[in-house]
Amino acid sequence: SKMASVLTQTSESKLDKNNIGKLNLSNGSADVVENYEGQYRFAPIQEAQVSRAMIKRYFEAMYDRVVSDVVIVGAGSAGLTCAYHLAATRPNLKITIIEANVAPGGGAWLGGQLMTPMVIRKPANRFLQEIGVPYEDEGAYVVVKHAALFTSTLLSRVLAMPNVVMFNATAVEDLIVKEDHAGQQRIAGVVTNWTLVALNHDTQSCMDPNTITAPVVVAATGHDGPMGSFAAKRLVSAGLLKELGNMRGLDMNRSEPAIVNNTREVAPGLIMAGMELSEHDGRNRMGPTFGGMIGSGIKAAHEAIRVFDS
Ligand code: AHZ
Repeated sequence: SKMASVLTQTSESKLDKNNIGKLNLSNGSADVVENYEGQYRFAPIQEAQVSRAMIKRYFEAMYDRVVSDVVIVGAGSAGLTCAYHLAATRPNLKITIIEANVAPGGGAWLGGQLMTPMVIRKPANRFLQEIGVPYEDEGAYVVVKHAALFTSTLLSRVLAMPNVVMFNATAVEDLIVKEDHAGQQRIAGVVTNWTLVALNHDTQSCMDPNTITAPVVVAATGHDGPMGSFAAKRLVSAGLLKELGNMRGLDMNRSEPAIVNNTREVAPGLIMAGMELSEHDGRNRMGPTFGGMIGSGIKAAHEAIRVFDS
């Protein structure tokens, strides 16, 4: 048939050069049949189109976001909340999220100790109302039935924002540090590599990274871990911070307000949010309550706007 002959060819002539997402088939959508009784027929496609659909968009986004307005490092609960609030408040900012893991979300897929319900202290429940996450009201706190409901909703709201681009499976492995005319060190972007490359620096010869410049970087990489607390640790090794404060023991009532109220520009051009701040400042951890991460993310968005506008 005509369709079969087209499908076996992968010549450039059959691909629409101006719009790689479209196939040059006159009978294209006419052949689509949605019938689950054995007649389901997909619109035809060529393998080359699939590759080009991804490559074109990925590298165009990368090309564009080399110059970003705000880079958010880490897509855990703090980083994602920051991204949402920032993107919603300032739709003209180019916000780029870099997440080392394949799966964004950080520690917020579970409530605590492999258990699924997620506890959020008031008044951070207002953010749940804003993004449309239902919860049970327990008075001083609320409970979302599954942490993944919070994280997947937040993630979908963030990724639907036209001004947000997220590169996951990509690690920030250094900061760009510039000296301004007064001789002050200023964070001016991030140094990135695909995480699988970054994890192989010890086994392969030099694999140089890439850069993303931005006047504002928000670090939200969590407490110490294989890659966590990246910016706080790098500030120390780069001589921009004397020493790490190190995360202190658990105290929910001390920890959450301390993290939110101290979310700030810790070095010129670098805002720190979430549990990374506990390592930087030496603050208590809160364990499995997430209101502090939400509050810190929103505060970081306010700080990002202040620094960007200054
Ligand atoms: O993969 C990390 C995670 O998704 C990512 N990340 C870490 N290093 C990175 C790097 N480049 C890019 N170098 C990197 N991404 O950052 C994300 C951090 O998410 P998280 O959930 O670990 O941190 P958070 O501060 O958003 O939330 C903390 C949640 C915690 S921990 C805790 C306790 O231990 O007491 N309590 C709460 C509520």
